[in-house]
Amino acid sequence: MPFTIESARGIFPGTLAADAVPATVARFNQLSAEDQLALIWFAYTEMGKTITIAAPGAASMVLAEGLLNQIRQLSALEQTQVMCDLANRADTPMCRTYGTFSPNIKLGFWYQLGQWMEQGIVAPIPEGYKLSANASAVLQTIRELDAGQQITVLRNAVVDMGYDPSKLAGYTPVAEPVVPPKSVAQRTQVSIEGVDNPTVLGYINNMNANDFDAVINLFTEDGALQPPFQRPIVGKENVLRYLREECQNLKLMPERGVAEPAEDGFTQVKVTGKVQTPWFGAKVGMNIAWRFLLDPQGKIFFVAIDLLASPKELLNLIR
Ligand code: ECH
Ligand code: GLY
Ligand code: GLY
Ligand code: GLY
Repeated sequence: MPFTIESARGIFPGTLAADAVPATVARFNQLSAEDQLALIWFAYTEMGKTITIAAPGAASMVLAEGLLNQIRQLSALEQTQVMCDLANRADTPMCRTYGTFSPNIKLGFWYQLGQWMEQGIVAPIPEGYKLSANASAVLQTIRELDAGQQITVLRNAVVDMGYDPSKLAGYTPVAEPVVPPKSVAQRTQVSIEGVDNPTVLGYINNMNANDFDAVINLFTEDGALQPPFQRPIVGKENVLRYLREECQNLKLMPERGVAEPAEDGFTQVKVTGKVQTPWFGAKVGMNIAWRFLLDPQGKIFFVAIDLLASPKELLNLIR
């Protein structure tokens, strides 16, 4: 039977993803808005003692500026209400605006609010705020995750806030401008122990160069990319939009892999290694697997990116 996206998702079934991340986010989402905000505040300030976060790019801050300035002008009580509305995904004009932001704009928005909370410009988490027992338990779970999993929980919590834009008819997404691809002189070439497949190497090297037009050329028309803990994004046009909006300035550092024939002349390739996000740079190396399924022409029919359960999984290349 020929491959479908659904069946492709099952290649290398022995890959152990960090299921603690969606499990923790689900528990987080059950908490009250007040608990959610305070919990993130505590988690973020504790993490900030060991890993520093990079300030968002100026371009993304310009896009969040309108909403930020509106909030800045509110009374402390109203500011707290807006933050609770965001956590509650309420249907308000501000929550709608937030809902149109790309993940990086949402993160930049909260980064700025966090600074203003520290400086007393925006209402802080009330002094002595006591988390509920459930919220304390979720915070404790987050403390015990590795750094890559911690920042993924934070990111997912922030991305889920605000009004769900899929409920808005024909909204205009707000995302950072696309940076030009790196010049030839600035490009790097990776090598992967056990894998010399040109499509896989081209994918990694072009991602690292922000050359998304070259990346998308490696996909089949109906090809798909599955980000960690998400449904596959299907079709060249959708994948390219995703790459431009969410994949700039990542650093992919594959280490090793296996390639082997699959059914119908397809090839399956699993690669493991680390990925850095521009938000944390070399401070946080996420343990990642790429599971590629290439068609007989060597085009990418499917690639899944998994956040791995533990560093031990970096060595798990069994099929
Ligand atoms: C404060 C209190 C009130 C509430 C809130 C607050 C602020 C919180 C802030 C949080 C900031 C969090 C950040 C998290 C960033 C996480 C980034 C991650 C990136 C992962 C990227 C990966 C990429 C993988 C991919 C690869 C591919 O090959 C294809 C594409 C792709 C404190 C005020 C809320 C400020 C900045 C986890 C894994 C490798 C799939 C993208
Ligand atoms: N076994 C990894 C996955 O299907 O997500
Ligand atoms: N400072 C990280 C970013 O804007 O993506
Ligand atoms: N998931 C892409 C990023 O935020 O870095």
